[in-house]
Amino acid sequence: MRLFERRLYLLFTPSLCAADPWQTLELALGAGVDLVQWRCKEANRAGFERARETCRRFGVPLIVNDDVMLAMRGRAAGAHIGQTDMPADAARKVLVERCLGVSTHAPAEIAAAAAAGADYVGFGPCYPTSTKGYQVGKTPAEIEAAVAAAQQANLPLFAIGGITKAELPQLRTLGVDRIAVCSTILQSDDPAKATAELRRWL
Ligand code: TZP
Ligand code: MG
Repeated sequence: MRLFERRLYLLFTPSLCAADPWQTLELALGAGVDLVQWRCKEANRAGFERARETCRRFGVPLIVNDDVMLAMRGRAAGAHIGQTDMPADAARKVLVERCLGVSTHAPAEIAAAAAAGADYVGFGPCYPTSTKGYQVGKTPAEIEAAVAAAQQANLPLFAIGGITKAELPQLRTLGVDRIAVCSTILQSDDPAKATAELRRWL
């Protein structure tokens, strides 16, 4: 499942929501989020299942961060792994036909993710973000090189890290057409408006 038609990826962490998480998720889905990641560091099976059912109602795939086995047991659409999680080729075997996403930080990691059978890559942090404690982002040249590497590998690339509507004009000129966000939507006092403002660019 290569997800080429997906453009706006929400990393859903209930504890990061400014308001009620479930209302926030519904508002974001209703306003144009078309891919969701369950990103919850503590075990919360009931929360995961509620997120899965909410996404299902909107016809949006739910991807599990880090936990490939939860993705399988919980019948999620797929799993997302970082460079220090389970190796991508091992995750590919476990997931069979389910979606595999990989976090990348450089063109060589994008090529390696493709070789391991990834369906999409995240690339970042494009801008500094306190959500994951990154103080430095990528240069425009680094972002362009990542976009080129993903095109070469025929993989959708989601730019991530510190993205708000203010970064979209620059990202679009660098060739980015898919983004993943956390705080811009979850911390907004108007998640539907925040989502629509991002979606307008994608
Ligand atoms: N990986 C790279 S940056 C990041 C992750 C999970 C955090 C993205 O969150 P935000 O709030 O959109 O910067
Ligand atoms: Mg991870």
